[in-house]
Amino acid sequence: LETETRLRRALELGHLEVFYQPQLDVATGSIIGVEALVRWRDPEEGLISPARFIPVAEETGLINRLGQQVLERACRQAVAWEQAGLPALDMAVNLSAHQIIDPQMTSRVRRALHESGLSAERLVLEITESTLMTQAEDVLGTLEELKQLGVQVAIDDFGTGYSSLAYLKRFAIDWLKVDRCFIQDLPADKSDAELTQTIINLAHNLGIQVLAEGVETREQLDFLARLGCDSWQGFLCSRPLPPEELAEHLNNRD
Ligand code: G
Ligand code: G
Ligand code: MN
Ligand code: NA
Repeated sequence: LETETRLRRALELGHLEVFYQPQLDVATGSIIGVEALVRWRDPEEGLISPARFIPVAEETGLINRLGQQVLERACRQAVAWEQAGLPALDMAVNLSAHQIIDPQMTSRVRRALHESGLSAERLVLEITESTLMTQAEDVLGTLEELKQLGVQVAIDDFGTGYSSLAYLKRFAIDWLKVDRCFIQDLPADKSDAELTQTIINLAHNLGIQVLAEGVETREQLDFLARLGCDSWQGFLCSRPLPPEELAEHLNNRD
């Protein structure tokens, strides 16, 4: 079967799973949140990466249903962990361009919060820098509504697109997530180091916090701490984990 048909079935059969990757505070080392990352468990192929099926979901319009499933499940999971006695973590969910320009988006988010009981300020909605820049006028209205709801907004893959400073200020962004490609060669690569420092200074001047993605080594983390980076995620702490393993990981830390 072609991918679209199989993906449609996977959505109906509940074959999509959500994994969670920890996000940590640089200064304290504690886990402050997780990023929800969708996975497709195909009975024959096993786990399929979102890099393969998110583009198909976007082309076929299935992304709105897929995205809503991930959003609702992630909100419920955040509350379930808290009820199980784990710390109250922020929950970051990726939104594609199609979702953010959907006129229903704000009411969908409101419903996910209401049905799960998650408070709005613990939900972080991630949109990529390229979504922000190519759909700016359509995105602006929705972002304003979402900010009214009280959710946080993060710009994902930051540094790979071309945002203007004016936009960052105008959209009342909470977080910039520095793309892994700028982190992977730290601290040796001087231009990546300068760029990362510049992003951090710029963000802080605008009252925005910075998260470094794809941190894999202790050296990278120490360097980011010296640059004043606020938080990080990456294999140095953990790969994205299924919910039971994430809970285990949290329990084993203290
Ligand atoms: O988890 P992994 O590193 O394989 O993710 C690959 C890409 O898929 C990342 O760019 C990530 O942002 C994207 N992705 C993962 N989950 C979701 C999701 O629920 N919605 C959208 N739109 N993108 C996602
Ligand atoms: O684009 P986005 O940031 O949403 O994608 C996150 C992706 O990056 C996920 O597919 C995740 O598996 C991957 N990832 C997370 N941490 C690391 C890391 O430390 N190293 C590498 N190579 N990939 C990572
Ligand atoms: Mn992301
Ligand atoms: Na990213």
